[in-house]
Amino acid sequence: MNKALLIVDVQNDFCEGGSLEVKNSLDIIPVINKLIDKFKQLSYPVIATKDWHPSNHKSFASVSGGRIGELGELNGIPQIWWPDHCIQGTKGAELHPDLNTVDTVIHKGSDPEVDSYSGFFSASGKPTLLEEVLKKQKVDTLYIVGLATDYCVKFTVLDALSLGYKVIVIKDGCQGVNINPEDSKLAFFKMKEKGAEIISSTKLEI
Ligand code: VGL
Ligand code: ZN
Repeated sequence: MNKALLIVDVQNDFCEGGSLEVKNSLDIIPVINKLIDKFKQLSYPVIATKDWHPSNHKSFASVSGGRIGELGELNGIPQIWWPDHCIQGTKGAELHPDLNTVDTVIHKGSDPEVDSYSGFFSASGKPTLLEEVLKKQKVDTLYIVGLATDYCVKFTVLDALSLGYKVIVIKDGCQGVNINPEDSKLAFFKMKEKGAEIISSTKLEI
């Protein structure tokens, strides 16, 4: 069996200067780049997810008429309204230019009717290509980093655990949105409670 590095949504719109910027997000890039180099050296797959919304995505406050950061409902599912972000084909949707090259990119969030924080499934349960890619490469252990700790990283980790993967979250390779100041702390707590190992990159042994 095999290990893989999974990098969640390190896209321009989530980095400093982006439309949904995560504070201190650029700090994680050198940490992730070291991991990319290490995994590649060992011939382990390096996979990145991309939030990949059409411009009429209904999680956008501008489309649904909600207020940014407030909780509403989208097709019967609780939904936070976001600024327009990661629109397909735009600069904001590209992986950050300082990020080293990855092997595979998985797109999510393309259906305008439903959000998809997790790299595995949309909020309505429709799978992305991620599990198929991991199965093909016989991956059973995922090392997960990226943006944002309290949304896409958290939901990706929880789905990975439900699917039976061993999950190690590298905490200095993650950064959170923190609409509420404790959100990232709570997210790490929840991921750990569900079975993820949370480590610092300096403690990584692969
Ligand atoms: C994300 C909010 C909306 C994320 C994506 O990547 O964490 N957050 N879409
Ligand atoms: Zn999004």
